[in-house]
Amino acid sequence: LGRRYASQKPFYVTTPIFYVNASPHMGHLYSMLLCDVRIRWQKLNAKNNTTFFTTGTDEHGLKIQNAAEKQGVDPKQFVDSVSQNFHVLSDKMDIQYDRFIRTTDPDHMSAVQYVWKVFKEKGLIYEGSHEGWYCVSDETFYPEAQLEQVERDGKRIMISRESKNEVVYQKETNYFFKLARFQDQLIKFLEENPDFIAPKAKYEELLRELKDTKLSDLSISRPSSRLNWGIEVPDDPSQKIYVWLDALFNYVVSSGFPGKFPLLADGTYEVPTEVPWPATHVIGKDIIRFHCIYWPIFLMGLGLQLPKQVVVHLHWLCDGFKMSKSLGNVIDPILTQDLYGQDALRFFLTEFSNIESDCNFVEESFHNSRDHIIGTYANLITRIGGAAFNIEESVQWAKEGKYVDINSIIESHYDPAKATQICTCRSELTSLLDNIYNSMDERMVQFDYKPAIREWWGVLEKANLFVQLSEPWTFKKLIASNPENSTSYEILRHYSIYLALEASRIASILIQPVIPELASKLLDRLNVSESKRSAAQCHLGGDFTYGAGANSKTHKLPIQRIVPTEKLYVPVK
Ligand code: ME8
Repeated sequence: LGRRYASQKPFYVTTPIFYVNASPHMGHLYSMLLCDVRIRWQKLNAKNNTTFFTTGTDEHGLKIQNAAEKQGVDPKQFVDSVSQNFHVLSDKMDIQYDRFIRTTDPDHMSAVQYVWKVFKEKGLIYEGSHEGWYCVSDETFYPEAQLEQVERDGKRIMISRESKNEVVYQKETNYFFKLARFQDQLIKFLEENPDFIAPKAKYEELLRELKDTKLSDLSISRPSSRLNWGIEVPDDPSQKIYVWLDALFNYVVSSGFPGKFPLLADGTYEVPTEVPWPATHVIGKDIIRFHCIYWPIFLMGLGLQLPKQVVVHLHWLCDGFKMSKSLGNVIDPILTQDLYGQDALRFFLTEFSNIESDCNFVEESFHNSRDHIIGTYANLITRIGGAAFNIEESVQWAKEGKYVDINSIIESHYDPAKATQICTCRSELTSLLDNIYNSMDERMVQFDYKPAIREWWGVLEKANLFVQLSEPWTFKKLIASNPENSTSYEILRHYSIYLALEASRIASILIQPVIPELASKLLDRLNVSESKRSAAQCHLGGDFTYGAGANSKTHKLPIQRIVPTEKLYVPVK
């Protein structure tokens, strides 16, 4: 019985919640997209369990307080307006999240205060004083060894070696969390769960660091005199809760913590099967420490199950440079979408996504990727969907078994060399079509989209080659001049279209998670019914019901070539 229930656990994926001190950039979209594609891939297979997907905004902290002050507006008014930009981006890009959580949401704020009280009761919080180098941009203290002195705008300042952001020396009284006492428990957990962090290199790096360096306790509050814009420490209005403690808990608040997690007699929390937890967290490389050290330790302290996995992606560069406002090479995802549409941008970021190394946004590659979709994918469908052919009949003939002797028909009509070429291409294509779902699935479930898309292109390239070799457009004339062979010519003609149709149908189903808008238009074009667009139909002959009336539809491509007139960014000299 336990097993049966366990299989109903929702598959839960999260993006980081984004700081609202500035507008959304390509990196934010990338995190959202990695999750959206993964969730849609999961949904493609009806056998899979239910899914849950969250994103949102991280709205407290000094960084936000300073940004609001700079604009001379009230922080709440400021965060309301910037958070809205993230909604705009996710709507325009068709990101299908289940909850958009904001750290200013009332359920989030009260859950964070609840967590504080539990930590306090469990003796995990103590008062202390703290001095050290604080980085407002990164909302974290850095040890001296990780800093360097540089000259900026004529002033000598200290910066973090890693993020290059300025740090300032601070001395204050605040509360600490007993992080250090969990170090061995965390190491043990990581050793027992080698897949907890992906990719492997990041896992090994973190484990090595944990074994080599002693953890210090973590300062988890800031004086209200300095940080006003934050959640108040229960029973001590002179302090505000540290923004990372606040933010990380969004992941369980979205699942309904604490209300939906029964508290057990031993002080731990039960996670009912239907509750979406544990999650797979998708994060950028700069926030590993928070998600792979602080977060699991907070959960251990609380007595709540740890996350399932943390998937770390690397960063997008622009023409090989880090995107930065001062270099002027930041690409605005909203503007890019407005100019070229969601499909082109979604496809490009997924096709060139590489979670193991930094990805590079080059404007020319973006345009080439868009042209490739039009020329190789969309074009195949409009070509075989033309008035000269009859999709419905080609599909029906497959259902009636008219293609069973296709190899001998091919051999009797072409010269031996050509016949071998066509038969080989045919057998390669049919085997690709039967295996493509499984081989893409292996990669997709690991967020490894690039090789999956390469395999997907393999199907389309083979289908285009098959059409080119078998030349279905030549048969009409042949039939007129050779009436004695008309039946086998008809079969060949229909078969050639049928195989290309099957490739287009299966490829379109499989690419829905990446380019939902274009894929659904092309499936509509083939008249594939809404209920037959899932993994179950992803094999040759997986659907015999499509095609009716498809040839009479418009031949205009649902995606148009666009000659770029505007540059998306200023190239760095
Ligand atoms: O870190 N390419 O928020 P954030 C790819 N609020 N990803 C990038 C990127 C780039 N060029 N630049 C940034 C925060 N990112 C916290 C998270 S979660 C409890 C709190 C990624 O708005 C970055 O790595 O600064 C991070 O994963 C995400 O964008 C949000 O960054």
